[in-house]
Amino acid sequence: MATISIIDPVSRIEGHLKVEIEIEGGFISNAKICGTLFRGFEQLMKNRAPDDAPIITQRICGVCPISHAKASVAALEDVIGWSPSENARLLRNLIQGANFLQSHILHFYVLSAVDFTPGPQHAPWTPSWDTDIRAGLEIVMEHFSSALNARRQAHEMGALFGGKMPHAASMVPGGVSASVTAERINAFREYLTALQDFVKNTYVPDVERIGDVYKDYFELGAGPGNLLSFGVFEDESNNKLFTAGYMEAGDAGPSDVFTSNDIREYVTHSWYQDDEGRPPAQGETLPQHPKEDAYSWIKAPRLFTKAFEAGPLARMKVCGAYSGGVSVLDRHLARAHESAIIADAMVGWLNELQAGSAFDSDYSHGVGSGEGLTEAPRGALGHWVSVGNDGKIQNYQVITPTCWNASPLDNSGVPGPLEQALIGLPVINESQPVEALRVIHSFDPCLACAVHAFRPSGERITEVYTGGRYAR
Ligand code: NFE
Repeated sequence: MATISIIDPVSRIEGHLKVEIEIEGGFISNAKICGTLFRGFEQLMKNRAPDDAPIITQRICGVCPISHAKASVAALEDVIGWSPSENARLLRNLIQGANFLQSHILHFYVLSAVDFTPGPQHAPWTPSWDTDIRAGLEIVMEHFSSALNARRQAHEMGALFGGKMPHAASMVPGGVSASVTAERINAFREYLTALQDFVKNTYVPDVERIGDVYKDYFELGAGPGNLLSFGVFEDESNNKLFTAGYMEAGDAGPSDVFTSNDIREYVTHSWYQDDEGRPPAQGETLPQHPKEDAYSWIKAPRLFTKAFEAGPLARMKVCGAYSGGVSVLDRHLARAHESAIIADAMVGWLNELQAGSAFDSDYSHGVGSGEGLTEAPRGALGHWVSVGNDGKIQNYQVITPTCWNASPLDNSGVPGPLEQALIGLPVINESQPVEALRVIHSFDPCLACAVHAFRPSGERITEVYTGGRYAR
């Protein structure tokens, strides 16, 4: 007989996530991922001035706001076919790079490492689960406070040109409104040097240490094996450090032949109206709760009707910088190695940056549609906008990485990548399914991003499990 285990809320993630797993004979036989909060930023955007878009959409999330700003300004600039100046391109890369670094360091040390090592034996790390915690990794938690310091440095570094962090004030359509001075470039360089050192000499070795002790996790939590990247960090020819492309499980190499028209968002099992899969530019976000067979506020985006994993591993595999497989530990390792690549590339962008302005006052908004595709720390991120003749936003759609990863069943009944990664997973102790947490955390889910407005009445919209079995 199957035991049903509900982890609600899943802790050490951003946002509100409930995971329901069925365990049969020591293995997970079914998994349902539920985004438990309706937000609806898309409706907030309607009838607003285009300039509001990067400011408001950054509030989707405090962990990856820079990528929302980047996608938003790119979508608005795309309406008129605008390309940013060299200095604006470099500054956007540098601010976004700083954001990736803080996010990855946060994810590993604060959100994930205690899945594998005993945390300090006091609050907030206790009480904790003790199933399958292996010895020999104490050094990883010894780096916890230096990791917090490194993350702070990454935020301070980004704020030098972002104006403030986490929600940068300077990422605007037409460029970056920061003034670039030699003093700021030097201060940025000092932070970057310290972060390069932390990433290469502490973060990467710590992930490798976990890989040595938990080798079996290179075989667990694969999911569909389909990987998608929208590409990010443009050079002067608009080539990207992490290229855009996708790979299906078993493909020898990536393909870059896709457009956002090949994407459909299904809501068959999500609490939204509309039963046909729409491409994002024509997407709608009309809540319907309750709804039969629905169990999540996350929609189910699919590329070529298939479920795709997004994230650092997808980016690194699609651009050929990572040759390992698809698993829990491959996700952590790819994220760490990617951090080193980004930090090194940032040195180059900083060297090219010129003191002066990065904003072009010739920029003005157009009328029509645009899309902004980039990568957030957690993977492929798209914003789609249409601006009407009255100069206001008519429609706005966002698909975040966690929508790809934590999506529910689609219209064909195919589970989302994280659901697929959980199904088949062995579980030693049903009352402490730590294996499931390790798989979930390896995707670094962010539910705030995935469910993009809050329900102002504060009324309860889902049943919350109150049986006392919370994940630590
Ligand atoms: Ni809220 Fe985000 C990233 C975006 S995840 S953290 O990275 O977009 O869906």
